Amino acid sequence: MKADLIVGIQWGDEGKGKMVDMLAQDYDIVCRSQGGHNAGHTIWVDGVRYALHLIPSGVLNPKAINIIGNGVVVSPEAIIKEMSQFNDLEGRLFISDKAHLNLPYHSEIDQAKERLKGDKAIGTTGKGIGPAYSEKISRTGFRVGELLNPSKLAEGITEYFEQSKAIFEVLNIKMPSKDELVKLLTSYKEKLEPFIANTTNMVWKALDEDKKILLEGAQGTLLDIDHGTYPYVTSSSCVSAGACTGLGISPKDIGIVTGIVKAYTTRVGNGPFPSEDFTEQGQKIADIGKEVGVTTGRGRRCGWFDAIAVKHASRLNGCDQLSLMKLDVLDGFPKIKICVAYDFNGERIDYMPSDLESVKPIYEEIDGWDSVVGCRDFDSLPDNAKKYIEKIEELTGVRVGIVSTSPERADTIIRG
Ligand code: 2SA
Ligand code: MG
Repeated sequence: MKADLIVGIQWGDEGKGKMVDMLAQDYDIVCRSQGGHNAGHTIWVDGVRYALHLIPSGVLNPKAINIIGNGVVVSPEAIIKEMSQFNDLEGRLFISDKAHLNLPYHSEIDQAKERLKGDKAIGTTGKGIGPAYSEKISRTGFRVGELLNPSKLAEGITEYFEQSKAIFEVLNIKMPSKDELVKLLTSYKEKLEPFIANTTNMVWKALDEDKKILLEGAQGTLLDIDHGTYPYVTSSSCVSAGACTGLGISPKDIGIVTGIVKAYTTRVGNGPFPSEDFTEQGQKIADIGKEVGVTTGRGRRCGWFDAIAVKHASRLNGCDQLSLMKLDVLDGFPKIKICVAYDFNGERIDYMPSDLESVKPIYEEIDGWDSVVGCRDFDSLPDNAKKYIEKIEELTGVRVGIVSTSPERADTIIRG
């Protein structure tokens, strides 16, 4: 059996949470492979809102096993807090011993560096993601498995503090003493030990036993460290290929790839966003779509569907289908814009150049519709909504196999 994959196609917040939660009802295992508690998935079940950051969205299916892979950076503090919402996690949540630790000093470094950058700040979530991944790559990081021996780990961290003293002083960050560290790390160990595992072997076993596995992406393709709008990106591999390294599976293990796209576009944080709408139309989308960051509470920038960006991202990920989310947010707009090409220094192009700062969107407009709320099959959609979906398929070359027509799990069109 192959593992199916859900990947964000824009700048995150496409509605992956709803899709993963819905699909998780049919899967035995749900895995996260990158990112950390910068992620925020909102899931509505029976009118109740759940906000998840590190725990895979399969947690709301009591039968599903949830795996946090080696490619994730894990904040013990954040995950312990998140775990406290549930009381039945033992045996159905596992954290890779190879995942890197995101410790309190990482978020202090993150926030201090952002302050120093001033108006060139990335607009990070301040959760220590960049520093935790930097240290992994520069081979000065610490891993979840090391929590099992708190005094040895405290020694390693103290040595690292000693070596990096100058940097910590410049950034005005206070380093805890070794004793304080032992205490802190011991408290992490007490809570997390039953969940630490060799998750690579678990996933292999599950694949061999024909278990149904779902891989849940966090953030989105345009925030990918290699393929996103660098340097305004996150520090992990958000594309489908990242799921292989982030879990220890091969490309041959990947099954159906579903790209999650919002019916419009949002971005939180700084960086280029060609189809951003600065008028009251953009504000209207933000208000109706409740476009506020789940992790930081920051307002999201809003704009129109960018078919060039989606085509590009779909190719990068090898999408078999798109899942079009929050279509209901566009209800009642008399006209809906769709970015069909870019003006790149006076030339009309239909691809994404590396320098996205220099493009201007070229739009087509389609007529709006009254309401799609609660539609559960394609035929019941208003004609103009169908036309919008077909236009997206034509421009991106990818089939829209799923359409979401309200936040509720059941209000979803599966076209089969
Ligand atoms: P970081 O903290 O180093 O990963 O930030 C780098 C950039 O990545 C963006 N980023 C995100 N964009 C959208 N959604 C994310 N998750 C939260 C959410 C964000 C929030 O679900 O809304 O609550 O603000 C997420 N995480 C990281 C970030 O904005 C930077 O542009
Ligand atoms: Mg989110």
